[in-house]
Amino acid sequence: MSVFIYGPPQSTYVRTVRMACTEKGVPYELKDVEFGSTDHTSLHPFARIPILRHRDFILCESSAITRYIDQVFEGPRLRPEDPRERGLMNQWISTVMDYYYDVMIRSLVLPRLGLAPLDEKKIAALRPRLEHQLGVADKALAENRHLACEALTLADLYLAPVIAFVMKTPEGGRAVPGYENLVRWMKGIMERQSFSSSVPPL
Ligand SMILES: N[C@@H](CCC(=O)N[C@@H](CS)C(=O)NCC(=O)O)C(=O)O
Repeated sequence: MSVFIYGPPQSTYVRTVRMACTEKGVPYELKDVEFGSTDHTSLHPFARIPILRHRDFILCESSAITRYIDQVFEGPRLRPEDPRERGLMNQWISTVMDYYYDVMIRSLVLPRLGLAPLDEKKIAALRPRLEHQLGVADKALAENRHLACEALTLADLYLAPVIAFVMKTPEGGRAVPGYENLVRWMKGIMERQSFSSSVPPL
């Protein structure tokens, strides 16, 4: 095995990296790290996950890791060549990391899963932002089969693990079915081996 991914399977960022490997046909081993340990900070100076080890090369930050995997390994391209499609892919990755993750994972999923303090008023107040974000993704998916273009790109591998978790919350379970393009896209993603082989234990 030449590829190791460090981090717990529950992390959406770890799942994105795992999905990228599977889409490329790259076997990997998932390894856990003790958060904040010297083993961890020797791999990632800011004690985050995921971390990639490919032979003697260590790489941190999912956006660097997924692009590296796409560039280094054979297999279907996960970054479009067309500059506009590439731009949209990068826009989506940034959007998911900076906006969707905050509303959907940090503010909704973690409290609902008991991994952060739960405040029902705060969860209820999230609704307009949650619906707005679902609507923006739905609109993009009305224009193309995938987020950035017809083909699957890294952008899809960032959003899908987030939506999969959101669908497990009462709020997401109620809201998501109202967005038909998002539902069609998610159904397609869920049929992929990269998704089914990376389902996190809850
Ligand atoms: N920008 C980083 C974000 C990674 C990140 O935030 N990972 C979370 C887990 S999903 C983490 O390491 N959290 C630990 C902490 O915040 O201390 C990336 O893309 O890899």
